[in-house]
Amino acid sequence: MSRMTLYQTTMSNDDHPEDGPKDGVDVLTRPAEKTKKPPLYKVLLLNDDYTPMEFVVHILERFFGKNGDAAHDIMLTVHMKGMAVVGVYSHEIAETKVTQVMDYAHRNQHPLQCTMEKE
Ligand code: TYC
Repeated sequence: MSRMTLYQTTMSNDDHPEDGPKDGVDVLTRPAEKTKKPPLYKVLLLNDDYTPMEFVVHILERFFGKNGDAAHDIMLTVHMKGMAVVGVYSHEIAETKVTQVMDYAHRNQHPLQCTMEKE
């Protein structure tokens, strides 16, 4: 007669430990899968008094994949409210976006500020 194999994880509840091992049953235990989602980060664009509006629209198109209308709306939100979330990414991608925007603004001599924070 073939033996039965019971598969369980380390997280399984043993309802009847007092019964002892079952006859004719092999128990294989593996670690339960850990499915922790990686944290996400908001990339924020900050308002200032000097960066031209057209430059901010260009940044939003070039680095955040916004179309012209969306870029213009987001730029106006930043202008009026002081800041806006312009994208949500993994830590590495968010860091890259911030660096790209800060470098590009600096190279063009604009004081535009871009930062990130955990969601
Ligand atoms: N306030 C700027 C101006 O009046 C425009 C601006 C918008 C600057 C968004 C930065 O992130 C910004 N020229």
